[in-house]
Amino acid sequence: MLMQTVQTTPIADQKPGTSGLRKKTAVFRASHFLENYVQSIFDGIEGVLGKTLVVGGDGRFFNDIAIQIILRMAAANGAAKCIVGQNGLLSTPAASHLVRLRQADGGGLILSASHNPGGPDADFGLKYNGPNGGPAPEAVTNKIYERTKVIDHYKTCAADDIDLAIVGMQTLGNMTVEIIDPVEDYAALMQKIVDFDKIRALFAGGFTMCFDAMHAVTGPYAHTILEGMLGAPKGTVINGIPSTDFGKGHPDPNPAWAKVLMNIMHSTDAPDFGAASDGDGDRNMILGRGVYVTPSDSLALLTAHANLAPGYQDGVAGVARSMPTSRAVDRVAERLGIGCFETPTGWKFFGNLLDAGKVTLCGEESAGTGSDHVREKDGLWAVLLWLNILAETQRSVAELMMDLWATHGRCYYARFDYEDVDSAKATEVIDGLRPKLPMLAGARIGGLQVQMADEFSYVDPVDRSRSDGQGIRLVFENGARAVFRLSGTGTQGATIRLYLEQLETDHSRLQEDPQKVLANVRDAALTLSDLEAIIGRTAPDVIT
Ligand code: G16
Repeated sequence: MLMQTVQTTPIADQKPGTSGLRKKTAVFRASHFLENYVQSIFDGIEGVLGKTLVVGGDGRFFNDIAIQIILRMAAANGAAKCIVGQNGLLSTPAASHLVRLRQADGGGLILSASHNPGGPDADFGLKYNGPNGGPAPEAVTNKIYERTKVIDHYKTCAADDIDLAIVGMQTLGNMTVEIIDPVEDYAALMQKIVDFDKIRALFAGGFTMCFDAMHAVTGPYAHTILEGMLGAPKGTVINGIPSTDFGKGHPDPNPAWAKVLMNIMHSTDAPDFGAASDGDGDRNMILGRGVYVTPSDSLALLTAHANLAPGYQDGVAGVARSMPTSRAVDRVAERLGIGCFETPTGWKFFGNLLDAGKVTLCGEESAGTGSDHVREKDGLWAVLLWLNILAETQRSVAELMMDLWATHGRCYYARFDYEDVDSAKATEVIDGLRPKLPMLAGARIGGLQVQMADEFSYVDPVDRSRSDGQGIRLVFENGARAVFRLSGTGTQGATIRLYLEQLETDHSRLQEDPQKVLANVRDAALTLSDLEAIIGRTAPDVIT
């Protein structure tokens, strides 16, 4: 095998965001771009000599080609072994599990731009997960970024492509490539956590479900687990064959992008339960017949009932949520007498809390829910835990939600996204808010009195690392809250997110229209920030 050292020069803007490096596919395909980033990862983690790596992705356009490039570079950099999902497929949670199960000391390379569309004109991404199976912490991503700025060569080798379709061992120079069934180990893990017998009995009793895999990576997982192992009727899984452009769709499981499923669940013959997952299988959406469950409420519900599943029968040690996620789970945690942590947006911030055993469950408003079984959010796991709870309680999604709200109050919630905003204007919005914050406590905006206003900073309780500038919080005295934050995952312009929340404890007002309930806090947030005037818009692009 011919080893090659290729001279290169740094490429601008290779800074990993909230979830690895995410760019237009054409950027990743440009000369040396992927190679520079992969070598920077290897250099940033002190090399891969003698190490084992897990490699796989969500099957989007360029997934297979990028994997061959990565394998050749891993071999040239002296890696001992790469474990690769068959046909290059691995969901993000399955990759996280494999890193842990196989003690892959080199960690994992996951090829995905998550819920962003795929194709030659759409998006691609690459994220590095460490040997604990979780997204690399900032200390590591900073090292990778620093390497991208000075890189002058990368190592690769001339070798034939590995056949990604054949399960078994192959060699690439001195490196072993093990192609594995992407579903098997993950399915075995799920069997340990949730009660498959109970769920099988639920389906056998006529319970109906629609799972929308959105033409993405969870298709094979859902077919095997839901229709195969759990006996759900064929046809329960829709859009279950992964395609390189996700059927030309936007594999983002929320009411705006999973319209097909929303319509099914609001039709007269809707099934009992609906769910969807995203491009790489880490996000989830939960629906009952005519009911949409917000991700924040889903986290609260799962926390309240997790002990019904075998994996959590001894209870939950604690919970964590990202700051913009609604405070519904805080109220459940308080009743259960367990710790509740508020972290910046980004799954990596849960890693230390999970590793230290301080939290068992965690979640984010962006449709991510997970637990200590892996170090990523896990879409299908959330769906299976819901099924376990539905089977044990024999209650509908709507009844479970009403019980939750009646006991803890309801945190009405919405997220407004202003997309593809001129970056300078987006920064102007946030910069304009900052100086106002110290004067706001006690002030009235519209009809609402501000209790507290700040820019969120986080000190990790385990390693004391500090993260500043994590979003602007306005907390009002009537249980309302507004949060402003710039997205870290977009690939075009800037996305401003405005998160709105309103607590309601009056039992007669638990089933109102969320947008009406949130109107006051929305108006207050827009008035204070002057957001829409600054960016020249009159409405958000997406409301979820
Ligand atoms: C990624 C992270 C999530 C985070 C989300 C935020 O999600 O993994 O932990 O909540 O980004 O996105 P934004 O910065 O756009 O608000 P994913 O599913 O894209 O990997």
